[in-house]
Amino acid sequence: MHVAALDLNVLGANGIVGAGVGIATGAGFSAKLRNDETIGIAFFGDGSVNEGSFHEALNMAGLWRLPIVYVCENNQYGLSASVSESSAVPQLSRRAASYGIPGITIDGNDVEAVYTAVLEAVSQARRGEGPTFIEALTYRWGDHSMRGNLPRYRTHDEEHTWITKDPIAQLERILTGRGVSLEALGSIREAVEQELSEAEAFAKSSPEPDPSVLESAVYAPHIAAREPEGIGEREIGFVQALNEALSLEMERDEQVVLFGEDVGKIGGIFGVSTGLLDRFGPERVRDTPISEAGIAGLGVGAALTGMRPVIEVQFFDFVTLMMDMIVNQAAKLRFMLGGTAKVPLVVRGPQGAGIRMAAQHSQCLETWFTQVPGLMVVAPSTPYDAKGLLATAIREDNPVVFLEHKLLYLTGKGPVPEGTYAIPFGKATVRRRGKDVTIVATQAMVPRAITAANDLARDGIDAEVIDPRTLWPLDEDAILTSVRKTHRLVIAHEAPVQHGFGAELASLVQERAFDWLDAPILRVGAPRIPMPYNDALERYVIPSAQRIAEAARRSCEGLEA
Ligand SMILES: Cc1ncc(C[n+]2csc(CCOP(=O)(O)OP(=O)(O)O)c2C)c(N)n1
Ligand SMILES: [Mg+2]
Repeated sequence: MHVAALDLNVLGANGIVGAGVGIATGAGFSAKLRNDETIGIAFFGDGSVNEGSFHEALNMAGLWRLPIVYVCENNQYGLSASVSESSAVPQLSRRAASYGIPGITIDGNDVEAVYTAVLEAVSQARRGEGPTFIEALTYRWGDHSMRGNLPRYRTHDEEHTWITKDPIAQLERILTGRGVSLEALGSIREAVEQELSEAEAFAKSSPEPDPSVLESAVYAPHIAAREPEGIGEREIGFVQALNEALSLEMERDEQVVLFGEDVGKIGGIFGVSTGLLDRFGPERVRDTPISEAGIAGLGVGAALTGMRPVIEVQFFDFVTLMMDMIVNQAAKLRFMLGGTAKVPLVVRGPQGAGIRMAAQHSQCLETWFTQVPGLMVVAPSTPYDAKGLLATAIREDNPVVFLEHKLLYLTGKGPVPEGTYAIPFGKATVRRRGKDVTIVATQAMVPRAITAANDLARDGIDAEVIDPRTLWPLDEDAILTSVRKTHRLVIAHEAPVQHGFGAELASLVQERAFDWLDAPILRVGAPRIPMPYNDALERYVIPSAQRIAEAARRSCEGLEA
């Protein structure tokens, strides 16, 4: 699975059936943007053609005439299921027609037929005439994997028939018919066998790796960022701040591309990319079909091949449809390839409740990502942070999940420098200094925590409000330092309390600052209820400033004023 050679543009085999089709399509997308001779070629099995990611990728490739060749090795079986048991259409190449892609079926055991078909498809892609789908009929002699304990699912007769069509033996017959000597063929065979046995011997004689290699393979070196000296007086909103970051980064680096649903013509449904299509053109700011898995595949493939894609998830709830690409691909590829690959992908979009978008458009999903090694997770709460952290996210060579809270899109303006700047990841901000209780709050809970703190001040309780800004990397020191000073901790986030981000913070503090605590750590979050549509019910579920203040008061019970 981990076989790749990035220096040769071999992007690797994939443990997830069908995923390579999406990634290769992203590579084709990069090639089209660069407008060079490179094309993408995807090799995959007959099993892949039933995965949604396959269809989404082919639709985009057909739509945008991407330079790519799809080679389906139809070896008649997935694991045990045959093609006739898996596909309503027996001839898999016919599926390409749905996407405006020419599809052909060839004898995959005939080396010359494969060569000719691929050559033509490659030239077509290079001429700008778009993708081709080649179905190469062949057979898998052995079992699916080395697991030898599976019951038999094929007849000996069937296996035997295909063994007589051995492509290598067939090619040897053709070559001898054309005058190539048996001796010459023998020496090719010998050279191949020697290469294989040398590789095997090399593998066997290589030392086992030391665990110290592990950690450095997870993340590419982080960029050095420094906050600006002064913020200045100009005030803008969250949406404009994000828009400026996108615009400035696209200006700064032409590898930065933005795509997603409705991001171009209308500038995204919350207006974050307003004006970018006009400024940077349809190649770099691209409206996509409604096709989350396809968008994410394109993003991973483009990021692996030199682009810096920013993809928009229209509502973060839809990220469920992108999960394979984010969690299994973007987060893992560098590690799986021995710490060599860079996946500079930003997956950004709105999450959270407060504008009556109900259960499937309002969730806060940060913990789905903070738990995944390989990802960085950013959650700004002010326009200043939104701009500077998005710039950092785009410049990072690692995949970043950039969570924008949609309520913050609509709330107040804040001071933001006009020029470009990047805020380092892993640096929390103290939003309000205090000595009696620490409130760690994220995103839309930050302004509520400040309101709560102002309310608490009237009762003589001096709360410190900390905004982590990035959830991974997490500024553990800032939180620990504050708790060691105040001896009390309340954590506020909008997602449900149980198994939420707060559980991680509570754990961190009890492990590293237990002796400083004078009260139990309290968490404020939503009850375990999906976000309701009704206004009053939505208000009931979203944690309020009042609930944060109540928790802080409870934490401070017995504290001498
Ligand atoms: C998404 C996903 N589902 C299931 C599996 C388990 N699995 C691994 S290979 C395989 C069969 C794949 O068949 P095919 O695509 O025809 O490839 P072949 O091995 O025949 O070349 C299965 C079911 C997987 N790795 N990924
Ligand atoms: Mg197969």
